[in-house]
Amino acid sequence: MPNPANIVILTGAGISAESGVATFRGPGGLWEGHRVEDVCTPEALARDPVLVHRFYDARRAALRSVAPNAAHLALARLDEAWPGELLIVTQNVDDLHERAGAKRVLHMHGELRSALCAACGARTAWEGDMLSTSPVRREPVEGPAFPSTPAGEGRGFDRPSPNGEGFVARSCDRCGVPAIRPDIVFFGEMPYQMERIEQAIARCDLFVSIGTSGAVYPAAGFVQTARWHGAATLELNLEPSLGSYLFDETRLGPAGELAPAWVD
Ligand code: BJW
Repeated sequence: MPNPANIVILTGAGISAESGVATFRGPGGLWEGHRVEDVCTPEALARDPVLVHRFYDARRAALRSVAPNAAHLALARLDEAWPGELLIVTQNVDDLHERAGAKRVLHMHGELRSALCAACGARTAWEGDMLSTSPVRREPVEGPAFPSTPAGEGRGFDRPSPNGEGFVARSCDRCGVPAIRPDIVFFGEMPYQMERIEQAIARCDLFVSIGTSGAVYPAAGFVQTARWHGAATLELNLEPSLGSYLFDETRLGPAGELAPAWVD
């Protein structure tokens, strides 16, 4: 392996588990009885925007009471010290990598602390609740619908919202259209910055996956791409993921122990 090697690190919900952020497919992975696959779709947002906004408002609020753990801190140290190319591709929508001090982070599934305008595609920082606490009952707005896009930026949701009795999306500061939604990549939508990710994987010498079940694509396929380009592959996870057999090496245990041991 060249020195310094180029490294891509894929992280998933498991890296934030020891910070108290629930994973999706383990115990406690349900939210009020809903599977993420049922809440996290453009169709769910169109059908029941209040439910989807409550889900993301609750998760955004919960961010305030969690802190980076030893795994986030270890990756931040590596990011700071590593002279070669390094990219932390996180599927997580929390900001724990950044709060640990990591700089080279890419959020492929969006961010809780960001809002997306489904009308004009503007992305803006967002701190509080997105669901208005005192929704104004308004007649459905006439005008263009914003069809859900199967892929691509400018993802949207259909208006008027069916469970939108009383629901009015917040207005976008840029275009003025009431079409603010969580800046989250829903199922069926294209993850962010795929080209940059693919380029980084094609150049990497080492691909490391930490705390992800390998259940969701395209992230689950990155290990195969990395192998195809000749990278060494390492998995750190509590239990074997669905794609464990694809890695050169799998180390099992909590990320808070395995990541510092790997980095230091
Ligand atoms: C620990 C630990 C500890 C616990 N230490 N480890 C059929 C086949 C193939 C693909 C598809 C298909 N049908 C549909 C698709 C595509 C679909 C998909 O993959 N569906 C699957 C359900 C099959 N994917 C999409 O739609 C994506 N877009 C897309 O494909 O666009 C088209 C396209 C793309 C590219 C090229 C060409 C076309 C979009 C996916 C969006 C995912 N969104 C979510 C929610 C948003 C974020 C949020 O709300 O928070 O992202 S779903 C959810 O799953 C979230 C996660 O990022 C993602 C992955 O979950 P993750 O991180 O792996 O968590 P868990 O809970 O599954 O696993 C945790 C792991 O940690 C476990 O293994 C534990 O053991 C471990 N662990 N504690 C270490 N202490």
